[in-house]
Amino acid sequence: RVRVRGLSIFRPIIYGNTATALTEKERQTLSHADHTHRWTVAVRSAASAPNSDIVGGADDISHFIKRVTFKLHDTYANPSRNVDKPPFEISETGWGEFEIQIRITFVPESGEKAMTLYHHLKLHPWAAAGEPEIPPLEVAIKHGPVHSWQYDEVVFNDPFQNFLNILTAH
Ligand code: SLL
Repeated sequence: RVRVRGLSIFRPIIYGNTATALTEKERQTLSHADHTHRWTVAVRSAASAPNSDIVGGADDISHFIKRVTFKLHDTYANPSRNVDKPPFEISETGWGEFEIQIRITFVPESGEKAMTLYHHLKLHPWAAAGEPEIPPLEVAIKHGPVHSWQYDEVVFNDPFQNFLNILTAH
């Protein structure tokens, strides 16, 4: 196992969530009558796919990410959710915002330790001065989906030669 000393290589990622308010009708079909939103938390590539305007397309992070563990709030059944292949995401319904721990495990060839990120699940749009922090259902539905994403870069220092080959082949 040979390291390429002095080299740093990074891969851009985004992590975060989208959330949509459930209509009264949708709420009636759920087993949890108190749930107000459907949301998806994800880790994606921040590099656009070639010839595409879409960020996070394809499975262009699975060659270096082996597993993403999303640790949800304890009010959820089985709060620790493992995702072993793309898309690295979890969709749920719920009523409240909370901090999600996102643990990224890299492929064994990398020799890297896991990396932990934190994301505050955002369900409600930013309120203007004088507006309620949690808008009424009709207002939330009219507003449309809420997006909350953060950019980060995964940095590999002195990478193993074979891992570097894997990274640069993609
Ligand atoms: C709060 N600190 O009090 C937060 C906790 C918990 C959110 C929010 C679903 C739970 C379930 C859910 O939305 N939990 O019924 O499975 O606002």
